[in-house]
Amino acid sequence: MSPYSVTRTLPVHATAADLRTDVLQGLGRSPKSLPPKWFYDARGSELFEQITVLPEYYPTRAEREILRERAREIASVTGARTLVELGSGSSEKTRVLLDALPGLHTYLPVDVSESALTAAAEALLTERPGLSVHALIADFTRGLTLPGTPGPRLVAFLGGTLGNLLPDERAVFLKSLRALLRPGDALLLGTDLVKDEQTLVAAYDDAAGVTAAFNKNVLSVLNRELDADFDPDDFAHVARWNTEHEWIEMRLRARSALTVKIRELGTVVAFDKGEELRTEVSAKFREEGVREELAAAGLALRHWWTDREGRFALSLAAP
Ligand code: AVJ
Repeated sequence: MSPYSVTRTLPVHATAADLRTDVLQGLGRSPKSLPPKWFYDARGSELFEQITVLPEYYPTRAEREILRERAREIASVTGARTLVELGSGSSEKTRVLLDALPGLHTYLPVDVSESALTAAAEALLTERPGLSVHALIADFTRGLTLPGTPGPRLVAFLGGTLGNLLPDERAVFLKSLRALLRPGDALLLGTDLVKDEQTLVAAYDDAAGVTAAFNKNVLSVLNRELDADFDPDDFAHVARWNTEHEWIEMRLRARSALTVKIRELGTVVAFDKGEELRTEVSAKFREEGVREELAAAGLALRHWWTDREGRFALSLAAP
C-alpha cells in the first residue's frame, strides 16, 4: 500500500443538507439552539486557533502539559502501532504523541475538513518517511468504520471536544468508539474539569473579544451558506456557567426585537428583545463522571492524568 491515502466516507453534499436540517430544527424551537459544529468554517477555525493562545483559555496549554509529561507512558502502556486521531485539528499535540511512538506503523487522522487533513498529512510524511498515513474524511459523530490497520490501536479524542456533545449524544458516541476497539486497543480522551466559575467564564468570554467573534461567526456561516441576513452587531456574546449541568453555555442574545430572513430555507425567524440562541455547550467533568460514562459504554478507566493545577484531564481507557 502507498504510504499515503485518503478515504472519504462523508458524502460531498452531506454538510449542506445537515446544516439546513440543523438550522430548521434549531431555530424553529424554543429555546433556540444550534449545534456547535457549524462554527468551524475557515474563519471559525482560524478564530479557534487564536482562542487556544489567549491568556484566559487554559485548556489547550493544560492538555499539552499532560501530553508532554505522559507521552512516553502512553506509548509503553498502549504499545500502539496505529494512532487514530478524531478531529485531528491542531497538529502540534499530535506530534508530541507521534514522537513518543517510534514503533508506530499507521497514523489515521479523521476530520470533516479535507484541507486540514491533507496539509497535516503532507507535513508528517516528510518528517516520518516510514510512517503510513491514511487520512479519513468523515463525520465521526455519525458512526465510523476504520480501515484494517495493524493493532494495537490507540484512538485519541483530545481537546475536550467530548464536552460539546449533550449527555445523551455522549453516551451514543462513546459506544460507537467502543465498537472500534478490539482487545488490547485503547482510547485517549481529553476532558476539561469543573473549577471555579470565574475561571470558566473568563475562558469563554475573553477580554480581547476573540471568543465573542468566534461565537458570532456562526451567523456569518448562516448568511453565506443559507443566504440569511443576520447582522452580527444585533447580537451580544453571552458565556454562562450552568451549575446544574456543570457546563458552560455560549449564547447569542438579541439586542432588540428583530427578524431574520433565511432565503435558502424560505423562512423568516423572529427574535424577541433579549431572546437567546444557544450556540454551544461545553461540559466540564469530574473523575467519577468520566469513569461512569466510560463504563456505561463498556470502557474501563485505566489511567487518569491531570496537569499540575488540576484543570484538565487525560484519560486512558480500554475495552
Ligand atoms: C472545541 C472543545 C476545544 O468547548 O472549549 C472554545 C471550543 N468554544 N471557546 C471548547 C470553544 C469556545 C472548545 N473545544
